[in-house]
Amino acid sequence: MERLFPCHTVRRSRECAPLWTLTTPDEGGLSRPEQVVVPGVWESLPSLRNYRGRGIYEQMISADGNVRIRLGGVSFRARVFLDGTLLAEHYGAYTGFEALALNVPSGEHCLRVEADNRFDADSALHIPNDYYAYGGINRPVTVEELGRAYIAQCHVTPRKTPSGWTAEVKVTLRSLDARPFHGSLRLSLAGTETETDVEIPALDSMDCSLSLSCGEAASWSPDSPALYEVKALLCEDGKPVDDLIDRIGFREIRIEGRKILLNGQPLQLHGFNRHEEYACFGLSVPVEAMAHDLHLMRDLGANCVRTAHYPNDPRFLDLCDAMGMLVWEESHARGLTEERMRHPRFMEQLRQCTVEMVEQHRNHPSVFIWGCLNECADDTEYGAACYREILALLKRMDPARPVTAALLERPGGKVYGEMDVISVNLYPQWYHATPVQESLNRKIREAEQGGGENKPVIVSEIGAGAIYGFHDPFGEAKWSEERQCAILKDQITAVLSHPDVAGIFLWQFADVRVSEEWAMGRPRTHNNKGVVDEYRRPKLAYQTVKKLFSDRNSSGKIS
Ligand code: ADA
Repeated sequence: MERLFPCHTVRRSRECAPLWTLTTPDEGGLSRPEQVVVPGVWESLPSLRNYRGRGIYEQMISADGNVRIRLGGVSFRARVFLDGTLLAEHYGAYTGFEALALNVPSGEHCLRVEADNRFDADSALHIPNDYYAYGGINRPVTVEELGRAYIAQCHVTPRKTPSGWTAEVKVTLRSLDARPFHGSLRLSLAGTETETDVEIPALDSMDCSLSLSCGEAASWSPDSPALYEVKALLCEDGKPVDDLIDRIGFREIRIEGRKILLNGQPLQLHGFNRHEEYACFGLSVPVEAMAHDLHLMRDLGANCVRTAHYPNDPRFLDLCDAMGMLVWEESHARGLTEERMRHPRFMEQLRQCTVEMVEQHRNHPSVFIWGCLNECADDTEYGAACYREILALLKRMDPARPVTAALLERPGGKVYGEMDVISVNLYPQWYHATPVQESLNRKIREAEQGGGENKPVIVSEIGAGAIYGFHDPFGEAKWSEERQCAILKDQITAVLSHPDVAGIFLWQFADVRVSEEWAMGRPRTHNNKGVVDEYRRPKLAYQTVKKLFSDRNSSGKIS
């Protein structure tokens, strides 16, 4: 299931059967085709644990007419074929895309998806990094049979007015036919309904902007995550021909001085950075494991999660919406130097990921802030110009959410003025010995002098490593669970008692596999800074974090 609720009652839409045939044409691959389950990454197969190459997935599907194949995520380069005809190509593992085939004759057809996880000269975002670039179809694949026209998108922006909530809705309609489509669009949300006539130009698309007064609809908040179905229905001659259903929440995010306000109430954020990864399943986390992660985070006292360093599976966001977990979602890019940012395809690939993220995820009420460009070159003129462009793009696409970027602790930042929230990644006591408050104060001072005065401050990463099961009763050895506990205790206490800080995201929730190229600085070829390991076994720090996150007083601070 691509979402955690039905998205259509009219459109003919079904998920592809889970079994696909996988062949691997490159060196180090399978000796014969294998039956594999999709979604899944090929690293789940013991013989492909380290395979870097192409994987060809095939299955027969029955299809008829205008066929739209929607792929939630393919890692990390994809080509989609129907009966040998190339329909679509896509770069980037973490956002969905579609392949369209018109007038397909009724019957059985061969769907082939080529995934490729080779690092090469064309890839600017997927590079050897402090997390693993998996291969495969990592999210669900859906086949839809469409009529002459369909609803491509329905974006809802909730607004608080003196008379209660209103929803500003933009619906994008698309025609697949050589004749214009005349019909009507009906929209319903929270007990209200509106209808308008539409004329979609032939083989083109159009946007309809509508406004709905939802008056007394309940607000969405972490304590009371009320969700409503928004239903868009396209009719021809009064008869339904297509529909699209999503879930939204009524809430408003505003910035006021150093505060981030949700429905007028200041947020005190305390949560985790989480990579979308689970031990043997890699990037393709089963939905049950996503839910388990969120239950663990909640047990730890967290109220927020950062999707470091890329957009997440919409089902994870559905769970966050339903459980009231606040989300910082960011587009893909981690730790890129100016040289890497000057890669000829960098901006194009980053823009595409950013646009797809906002288009696909903007209805999720849990997403309270957009981020981008984790720890890239914000200290150089060229790098700062890239930040400015992407921050402005996020703002232009979605003026209703604040924007930020997790910056390195090092001085010289040039984009404080462009961010609504100042975010910094700090590793005092792990990578250096400067006391936590001093590191933090230095960065806050620099931000204030560089255009970021009186803005909210978030510690977007802080943490220390421990190898699960390695104990040092003296609590001194690096990588011991005791040492991680002691460092986290100091870091969290210092950050949460700082008067100017609006939030903390620990690095990180769970240990993750890293690229081979990073192995020498990362025991077990893992980033071991999780409070649980990759199998979600709690380290000693689990109880420490839980206590500190639960000990906050009503203002969110540690008393
Ligand atoms: C950075 C980075 C993370 C991770 C972390 C670490 O801040 O954003 O991806 O690499 O450091 O563990 O050092």
